[in-house]
Amino acid sequence: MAELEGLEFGKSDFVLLDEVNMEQFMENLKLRFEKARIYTFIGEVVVSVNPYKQMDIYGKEAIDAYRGRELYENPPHLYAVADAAYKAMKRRAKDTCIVISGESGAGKTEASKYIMQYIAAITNPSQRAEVESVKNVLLKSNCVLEAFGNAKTNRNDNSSRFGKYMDINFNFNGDPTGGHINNYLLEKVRLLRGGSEEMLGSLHLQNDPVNYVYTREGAASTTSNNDRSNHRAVLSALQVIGFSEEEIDSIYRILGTILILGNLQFETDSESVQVVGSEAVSDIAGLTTTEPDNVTKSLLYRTVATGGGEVIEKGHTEKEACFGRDAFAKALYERLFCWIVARINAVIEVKDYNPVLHGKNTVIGVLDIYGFEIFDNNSFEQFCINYCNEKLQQLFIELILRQEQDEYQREGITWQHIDYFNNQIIVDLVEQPHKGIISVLDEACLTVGKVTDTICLESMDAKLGQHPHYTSRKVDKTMEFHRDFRIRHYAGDVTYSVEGFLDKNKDPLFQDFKRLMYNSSNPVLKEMWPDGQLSITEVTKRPLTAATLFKNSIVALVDKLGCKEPYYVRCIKPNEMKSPVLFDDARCQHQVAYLGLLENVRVRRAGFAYRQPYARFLQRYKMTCEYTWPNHLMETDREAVEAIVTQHGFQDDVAYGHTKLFVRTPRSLFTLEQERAALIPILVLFLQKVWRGAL
Ligand code: AD9
Ligand code: MG
Repeated sequence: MAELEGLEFGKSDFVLLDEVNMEQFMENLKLRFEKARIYTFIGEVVVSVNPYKQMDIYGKEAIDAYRGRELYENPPHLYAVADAAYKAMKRRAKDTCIVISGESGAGKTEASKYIMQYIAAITNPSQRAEVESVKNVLLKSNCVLEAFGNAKTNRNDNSSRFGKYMDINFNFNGDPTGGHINNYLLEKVRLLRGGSEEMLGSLHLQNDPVNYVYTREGAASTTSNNDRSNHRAVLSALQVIGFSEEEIDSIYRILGTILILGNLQFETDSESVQVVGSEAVSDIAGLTTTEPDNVTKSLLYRTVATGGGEVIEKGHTEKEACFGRDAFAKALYERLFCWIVARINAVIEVKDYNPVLHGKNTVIGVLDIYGFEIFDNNSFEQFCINYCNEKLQQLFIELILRQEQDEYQREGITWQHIDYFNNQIIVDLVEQPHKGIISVLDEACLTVGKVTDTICLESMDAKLGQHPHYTSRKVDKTMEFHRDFRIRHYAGDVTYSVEGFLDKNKDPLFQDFKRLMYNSSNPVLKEMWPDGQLSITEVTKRPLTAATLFKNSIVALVDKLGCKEPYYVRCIKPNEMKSPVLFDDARCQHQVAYLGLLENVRVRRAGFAYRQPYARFLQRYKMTCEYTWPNHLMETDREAVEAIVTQHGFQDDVAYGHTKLFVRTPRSLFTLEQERAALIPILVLFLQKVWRGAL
């Protein structure tokens, strides 16, 4: 119930819709977008539509308006959720989390930055130096992670190619004391192509990214004039965080190595494969402080252990050498990224915290993670991302329902069961041990001998063919049979092309590269490749696959979120053109559907759509009832609220909790709200007259 907004801006909470259906939902969403009202509540959830233009709603004035206020006192805003999460954490010593979801380009990362800025702005009023420095590092870490983890894609110029979860720790004063970052599934493929050239430009390499195969594609389509200043900002952020000169130098050297690898070519002469030219190899050796001979060897041969335990060197074919080179470049980038995250974590980790001395240490977690993805061609990456979204949806259902249930119990109100689609069945389809898709994939990856993607699909069919959310098919694509499978996700059907699944699930990097890096004389590089010390016979026979590693990290994430009080921001992308004026109905409707927003409204309304502490309800509506205006003479606020409810005739629509009034249908509240709106001008007139002494 936004005080500052009139009805011409649509309904500020979807719970207030006359009827919950797609049509009304979309109408309200569109109206609000057109009126530059980009945020709308569903109860405590904020729905956000990317405005694609700078909005004047994040300044100091706005921060002051939201600080310490209740959710419904101001128009819907990210700050309202941030403040609710912060209040719960500070007043009730609860760990909270803010989950931001939505598809690529919907505005998740921007939202997470505004939330962080808000938290930074409202904490540490006494400006204590050590807290300021923690805040500074937390904010600066964003800049560094974006420089390395974001890339231009055709859907978003600054797309995060990794999922990020950041915990911010607070002391009993409610001031930040540190934090921790978890990163999930860096999408290496697109990153290398997108390239963050502001980082790369300053290397002792050619300055134009067009000269490098890995950055060429991104460079041609990126017209940023800010590369220099961005680069300076990243460098300064690295320094503020505490990266040493040596570490920063190593980062550049690794980036340089990646670029040179991208340009490195192979040729086959008289049966044997060679690297074209000698310069690339010596450059790589120079940048990584390794021996040129060893570099050449790793590029052209792999060490394998035969069945009899014998160790032999096997020459690559040209195709294998190219594959190895690209896998090496991707792994270098991924390890660099993970190392940077670990390095930042070491700086922001809460040290010397003594709970006896400092009180309970509480946490606000902020999750900025890729939303559900449906492309024309969906591969392993989309499979992982969509599985992650199934898990988060599962948590959403459980937590939202659990939260409702807890509140009803606390307030002594009878709980009513709500029907909803439980997507556990899809989660099981993917992750169940021995039967699920991941398990079939892993089995295929670990089987000795040639298992193709198609054979793997056949064994998936055998195990899952009967599953109601799984189908597979054989398509005739340009005379070639092409196999794919389809999962009926909670958000819609997605067809995955099985091609490349197995390769992407395996660790594709030859041990020889790992050893090469481990043997570098550069300590930073060595630190990134501890597994390089293993000899080929020691390398574990059953390494964890990419899908299993991802599953484990998501299970851990869900556990982490599950024990916190959740707040949600659901982001919607209004159009594909990055336009501030275009509201593409079909695209938006699709997102509303798969974010499950209608269900969300239904769940919220099926119980009690609205609840408010008695005192607050009274303060807002006392003018609508003769027994309570200007002040009531009853013994308790609850009795006064009963008087208002009875006078308006909706006593059957409410329940009285210990401290709050619960209203089942929003219409009742809506009537009150309208009456109040009609009374305000009369009241203002009245007060003006009193003021002027006319009465
Ligand atoms: V991805 O999954 O990382 O590819 P996000 O993170 O959802 O995606 P992002 O926050 O990067 O999207 O937003 C994309 C672009 O939309 C930004 O670069 C801004 O230009 C624009 N945007 C998003 N939110 C806002 C906003 N609140 N105000 C102004 C915005 N512009
Ligand atoms: Mg992002």
